[in-house]
Amino acid sequence: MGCLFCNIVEGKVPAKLAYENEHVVAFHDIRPMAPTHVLVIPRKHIVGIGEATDEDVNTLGQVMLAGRRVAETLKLEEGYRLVVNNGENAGQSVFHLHLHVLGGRPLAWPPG
Ligand code: DGP
Repeated sequence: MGCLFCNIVEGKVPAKLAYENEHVVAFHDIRPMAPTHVLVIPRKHIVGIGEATDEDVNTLGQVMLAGRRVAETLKLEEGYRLVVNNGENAGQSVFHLHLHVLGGRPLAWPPG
């Protein structure tokens, strides 16, 4: 079976793509928590932000900038949130680093 998100990167599991480049793939979340809910993932398998190293600095920057690009492309002019869950208590359920891009409605703070 392997990693679900690696399988999406490799096109073995279908996903509705929002953006991709040589570093990242972005696709719509299967269980959206907001009218727009996209996940940006590095093509490289990194378990989570807790496992990223100095070698991943460029990749992590690419993920953040792709998040902004997705938000602009999907016209989240009213505002959006970029979220990385790390570990069980934070609700991380897929252990391939991913950035949530959430928008399209007012987002409460603090999050649950
Ligand atoms: P997190 O809870 O932070 O690990 O977020 C994982 C997200 O991944 C969650 O919002 C649901 C989404 N997800 C899980 N499986 C799939 C899938 O097969 N396809 C897509 N598009 N999203 C998925």
